Amino acid sequence: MNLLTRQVALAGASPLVAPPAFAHAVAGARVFLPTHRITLVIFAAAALLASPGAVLAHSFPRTAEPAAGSTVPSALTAVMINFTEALEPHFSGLQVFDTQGHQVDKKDAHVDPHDSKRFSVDLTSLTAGTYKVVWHATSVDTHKTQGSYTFTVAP
Ligand SMILES: [Cu+2]
Repeated sequence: MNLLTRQVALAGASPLVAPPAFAHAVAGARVFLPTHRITLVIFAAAALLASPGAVLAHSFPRTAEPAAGSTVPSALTAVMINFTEALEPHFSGLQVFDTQGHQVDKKDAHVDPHDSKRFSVDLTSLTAGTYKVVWHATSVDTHKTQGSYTFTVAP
């Protein structure tokens, strides 16, 4: 039994045994909070990270139009992403850039008022080429995700 777990036991906390990596990180950190309290916070965080429910609650793209990596006609007027969880509109973003880094959307990214998982932005008229979609999402449970993908407009 190392110093950390012995302190936890003496403090009367639940007799969890800290993994050595956590124990060393806390012991080396010189934090002046009660050690058993820090350990419990770390276990709570680890439990959240390990929980499948916490992962599923994050909002990721389920489908997109145009789809990632696809080639589409130049008549494209919008980019739309269907997310796995409802989005917080004021803390989510969706932008489209050409290969020179110019923003080619109409800067009107909006969550569908009838489907809070549906996020879209209108496009200016696109010429042939490859475009990058950059998104960041805050789901209603306040978890943040972000990503990007490209699509190509055919000549
Ligand atoms: Cu989440």
